[in-house]
Amino acid sequence: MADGHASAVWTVELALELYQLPLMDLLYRAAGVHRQNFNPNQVQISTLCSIKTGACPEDCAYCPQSARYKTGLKAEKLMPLDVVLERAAGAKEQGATRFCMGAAWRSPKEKDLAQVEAMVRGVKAMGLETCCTLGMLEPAQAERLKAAGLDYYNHNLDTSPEYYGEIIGTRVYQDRLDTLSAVRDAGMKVCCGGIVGMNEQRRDRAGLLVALANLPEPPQSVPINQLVRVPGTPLGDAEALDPLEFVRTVAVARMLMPKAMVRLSAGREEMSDELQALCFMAGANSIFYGEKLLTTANPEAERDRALFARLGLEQMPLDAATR
Ligand code: SAM
Ligand code: DTB
Ligand code: SF4
Repeated sequence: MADGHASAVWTVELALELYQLPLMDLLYRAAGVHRQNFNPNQVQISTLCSIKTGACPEDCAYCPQSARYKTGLKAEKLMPLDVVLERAAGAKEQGATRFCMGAAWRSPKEKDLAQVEAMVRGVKAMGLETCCTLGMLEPAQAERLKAAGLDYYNHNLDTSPEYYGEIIGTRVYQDRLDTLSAVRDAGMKVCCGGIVGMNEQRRDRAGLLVALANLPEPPQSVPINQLVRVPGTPLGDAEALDPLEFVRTVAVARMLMPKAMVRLSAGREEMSDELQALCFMAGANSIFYGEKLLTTANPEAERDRALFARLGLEQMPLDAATR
């Protein structure tokens, strides 16, 4: 493989050895890997838009959008094209370089896909990078999205293969891997990560990162989500994860996938500036920007501007973020 590390085979034992390093050693090593591959003072920013909200038939135990749980979320139909383009223009004005459209589907139906293709074409024409997360895709659907101008497809492994069955019953791990193959084969970039803080063990966190790093190609973008505990979901009262364990997870992700964009995704609303600074030190170099993720809160844009100023971070230019 072109970048050398892509053919590396990681094991859970090796990842666990990294996890248990003294924190200062782990941070130092992860920060070194980060610096060899990126400007450590640059962070890429993406904005999320929920183009279809709630009423999802799947049973993901973490998700406020599943129709099975009473979370008080108001379901909404597919957003009209002009509203999506308005949101994208607003995101661009605020400085985002990538616009991510998310839909609460198991997989897109034919008439939905045609509408999403139009959205992708429109957003792309505005000079933004495009990303979608629409659930499972067949190879032909992936090819259509690519032809419409889709740069990235987000589809998470979510957790380790062993723990997956505790979290989701309506799809299996192999379904996820098949969708990722379809996306890769269509020539799109893969955005694939997972969630921590779902009462899993450290071994599962390591197992998730190893599964990601050992994909036929490591994902170009790896979102690390901290569970947003939404009342009404089965994980609404999950035990809080030690914040330093989150930092360790970011550091191990950086070491296993040196060239990936590691995204500090859900959960930033609950994190202090100091904790986020440690995550950037550990190798995170991408965030979601804007006051909402899909349905839950994200820090206000103003707080993030202040955070960047406080840490001397700058926005990653588009060319550095797309290599
Ligand atoms: N329905 C599609 C799917 O599942 O692939 C796309 C949207 S789904 C909301 C995208 C991702 O959001 C999930 O894979 C999961 O990793 C993340 N997510 C959902 N609810 C979350 C929560 N409460 N906390 C953290 N991440 C969450
Ligand atoms: C990802 O890994 N995290 C984002 C994005 N991909 C689509 C979504 C986070 C969702 C958090 C819960 C919510 O706001 O509904
Ligand atoms: Fe549906 Fe996606 Fe939520 Fe699972 S994560 S319930 S598939 S919206």
